[in-house]
Amino acid sequence: MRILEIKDEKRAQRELQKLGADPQGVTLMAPKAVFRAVRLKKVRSVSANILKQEMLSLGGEAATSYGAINLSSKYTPLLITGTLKQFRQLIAKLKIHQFGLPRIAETLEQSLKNYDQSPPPIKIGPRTLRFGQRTYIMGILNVTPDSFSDGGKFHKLEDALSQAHRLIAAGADIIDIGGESTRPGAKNVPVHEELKRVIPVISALRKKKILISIDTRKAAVAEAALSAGAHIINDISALRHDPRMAKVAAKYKVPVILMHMLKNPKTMQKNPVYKDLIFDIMTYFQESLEIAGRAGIKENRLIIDPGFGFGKTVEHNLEILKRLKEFKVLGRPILIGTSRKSTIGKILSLPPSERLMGTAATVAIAISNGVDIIRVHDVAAMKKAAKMTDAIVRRL
Ligand code: 7PM
Repeated sequence: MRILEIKDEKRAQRELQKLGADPQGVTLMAPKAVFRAVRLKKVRSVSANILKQEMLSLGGEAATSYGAINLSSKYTPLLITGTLKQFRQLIAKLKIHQFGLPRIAETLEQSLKNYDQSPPPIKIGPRTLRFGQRTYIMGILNVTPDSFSDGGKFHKLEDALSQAHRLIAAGADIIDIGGESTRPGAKNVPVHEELKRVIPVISALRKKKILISIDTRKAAVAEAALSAGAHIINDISALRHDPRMAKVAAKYKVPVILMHMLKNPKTMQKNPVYKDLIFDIMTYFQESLEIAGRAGIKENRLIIDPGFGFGKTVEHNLEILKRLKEFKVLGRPILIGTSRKSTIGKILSLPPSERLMGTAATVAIAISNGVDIIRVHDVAAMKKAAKMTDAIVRRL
């Protein structure tokens, strides 16, 4: 005998076909071969109890807190477990209930769908990023005098451009240009200084086929960069640092990378604490998605990034990589930047210049766990790591 790992319905269908089940049987049995465990953060106890009864009657389960059973607490978290078939039946039943259950049904339905699908493509200028087909590579171009791994080598325009051309030649899909160091504890860079660093580089690269993202928290810098030819905003504050940022993104109709960070670059590494790491980050994303929506940014232009290293301990960063797939329920493309970061340095006891293999391991795991875009310094090396991992992971 063998034990199979059946992670989704497509895989289940193929296993059933291989064994010679009739086509109708395949359709009927595949949803019974896939198991899901769904966590809801906070549900009214009355609703939770009804949901539990319904799921029990379908042969599944829904665990609540003890206080929800005797209604001593008004709200409870929920862990619903069952097969896709049971979830589908549960959703159908909840839709005709009251007590907020139809809304829970909608969320369940959308989340389960998002988890099993690739996010919709994003059109950026002349290009379309089709997610799921392969991993896209964002090459880092620091134009700060104090960037930790390039030691400010690329401060001058010529150096920056030759580095950009190396990234392009190595196969980068996007070049991320940043003139504001976000090193923990770094000083704020004035707008005019940030502009002086990034605009000449963007102007020089705009004729190239490459996509350009502007790594900034400032609306004025983003707007100047977009006018100069940048295609994407990479905002490590997820539209929270500068209240005008969302408006600029809406005006230029560009994709925005929403990165999670605890507090700000000055304070983020001082004893970061989470109630529930993944839930806290997801709630943060949800709030930023709402800020974006209110400003008129189309939902399908938003990319999420858990912010590896931004207000996280080594343990937090490892947990994010291991559980990255959980962010898929939001239905947005996922980007991650682990390149040469201190978590790798701490585990391997190595300086930034020797973190290439450690970075490659994080890239492989991130791809295996559903990432769409990786942000890296070493494009040529990580392109190979990504291509190899894609060949293993992105197949039927
Ligand atoms: C000092 C400390 C210098 C940290 C540079 C860094 C990310 C990012 C950065 C990321 C997105 C680095 C970071 N990291 N943008 N910008 N995601 N979206 O190591 O993880 O490059 S700066």
